[in-house]
Amino acid sequence: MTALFIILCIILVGIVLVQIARVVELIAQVKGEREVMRESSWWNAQLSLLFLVVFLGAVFVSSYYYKNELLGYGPHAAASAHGGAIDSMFNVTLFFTGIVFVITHIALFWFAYKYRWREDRKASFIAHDNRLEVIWTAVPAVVMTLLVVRGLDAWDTIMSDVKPDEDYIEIEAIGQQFNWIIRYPGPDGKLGARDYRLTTATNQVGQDFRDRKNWDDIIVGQELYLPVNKKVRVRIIAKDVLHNFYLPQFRVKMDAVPGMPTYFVFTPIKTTSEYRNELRKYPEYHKPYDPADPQGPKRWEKFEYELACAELCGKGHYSMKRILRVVSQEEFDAWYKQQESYYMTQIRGKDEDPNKGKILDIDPPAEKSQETAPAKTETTSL
Ligand SMILES: [Cu+2]
Repeated sequence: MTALFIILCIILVGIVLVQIARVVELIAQVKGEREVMRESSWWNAQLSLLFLVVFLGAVFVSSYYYKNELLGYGPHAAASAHGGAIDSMFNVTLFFTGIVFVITHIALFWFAYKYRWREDRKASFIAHDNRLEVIWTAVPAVVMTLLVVRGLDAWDTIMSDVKPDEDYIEIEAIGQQFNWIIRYPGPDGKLGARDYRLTTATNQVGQDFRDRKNWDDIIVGQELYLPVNKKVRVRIIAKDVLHNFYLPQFRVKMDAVPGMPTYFVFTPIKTTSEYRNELRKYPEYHKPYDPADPQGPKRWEKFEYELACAELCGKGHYSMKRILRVVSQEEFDAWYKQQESYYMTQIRGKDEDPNKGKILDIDPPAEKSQETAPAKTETTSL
């Protein structure tokens, strides 16, 4: 029934259009072709001007309305040391392209108005104008050069790797369908060796447990922590398809490519609670976090930094979301101390353990009592 109704509507619209065309034809016969052309060209010219005003007005109003999202202001301010450089680059590019955008649109519709068809007017033909050619080549070339040079300079600074004597923490993010496996180096501060051929259901990262640097490595759960004002180097790896390590508030975004390790170095400069306090200034963050519970906590109180995958990697893509908490060094140390070594809790003493049956001496001494316990049972069982 609905289909029949739609078909009938389409046929009726068709008939109406044919009738309008015939009416226009008849008017043209009555008034004369010239008169019709004059009228329609006048209307088109007026509509061009109207469109120019409405369109540019809408562009300005919506840009102002979405300025925070567009330019990284207000509740979208960057929370990393390099974030400001990226935002300012976007803003400078937007400034120049914005000028070109406004000028070209005014020219486009103003010319359509000014040079509309008139009986007494003849088109003039310009084949070539050296001065114009020079202007419209040189101006974009200079602006583009400035933008590119500035961009390369910022890219060099942002992507420069850590120096060996620098104080930083290195973690590893391994993307897979569909979650991030986040590995911390443990008390020794060094991530252990990996080999994809060692990957099994329990050894999901392919850690080589003959390498003692792996013995204290930690694989964290749903929440990961980072200390504020400390450089972080993230090794980024993919196990299956393309993923993308994305921390929007930190302006960190890097592809995770199977077979090609990448990295990103950044310094968080605002803790989660500092960022929440900033959000408190904005009315939209005073709405209830859960619309079903209007009396419950507000949006700013429940804000968390998010680690997402920014590459559409499959149907479970959305579930790669993780929570990142940026905390003070003391809070970080307390959290870090509570985390347990993946090797000692999941692998040690099992069939998969290449050191099964051997007594290991694991540094630092804090780990030693935990370590010798399973090792002893191994020796007794032999
Ligand atoms: Cu993904």
